[in-house]
Amino acid sequence: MPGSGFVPLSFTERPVDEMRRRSREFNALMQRRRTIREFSDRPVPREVIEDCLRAAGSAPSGANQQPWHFIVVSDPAIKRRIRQAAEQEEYEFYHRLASDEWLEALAPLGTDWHKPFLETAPYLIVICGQAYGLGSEGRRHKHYYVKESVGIATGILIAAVHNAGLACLTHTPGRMGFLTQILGRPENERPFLILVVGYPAESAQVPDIRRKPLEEIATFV
Ligand code: IYR
Repeated sequence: MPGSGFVPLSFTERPVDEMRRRSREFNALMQRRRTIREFSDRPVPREVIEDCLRAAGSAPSGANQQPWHFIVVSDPAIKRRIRQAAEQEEYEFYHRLASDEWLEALAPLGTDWHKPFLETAPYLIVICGQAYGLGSEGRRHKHYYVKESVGIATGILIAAVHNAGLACLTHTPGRMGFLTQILGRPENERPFLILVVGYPAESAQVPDIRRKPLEEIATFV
């Protein structure tokens, strides 16, 4: 982690026209992102995932503690175990735990307990938050704003994956303790979500849903 000294800021000021163009183009890029649930098994270069993770690691975080860890799963045997455990959780969710209201809200997405993509997609990135830091001799130190920090890093990761030309799915099984166990992670890490990454299947379809317009999501005062 960087030291506590200060160095001059390296900042690139852009002419206003260029700012306008860049913000417009970035929005156009992001509007083309779609969450997908049908993945191809085509391989993806590992360096692409590495660079996307570097970008995610640039996120701001509480007290710059960078309280995240990304476990990149490509091993078919581990993916199979994750799928089996996740489908068990999801079966419970869809058959017993979810309220009618919740199931109704999910209906337009066409989801159910089957999660074949957990085996098909080349990469599962298990994103964990570190509830506290572990120093030498297991000394614990407090972490601040872990959920917020990990959420921001996840957003940057999703944007980076899309920008690279890949597709992804944020998958959140109801209970994710099985990930800690299967991946043998330390006690201070809490699984946050699984980002499924790869190419879409050629036959992939997405729900016909819309994004809220600016007037609905923002208020200028
Ligand atoms: N975790 C379940 C259910 C689910 C919940 C929400 I909220 C979603 O936006 C999508 C799915 C599943 O992955 O199917």
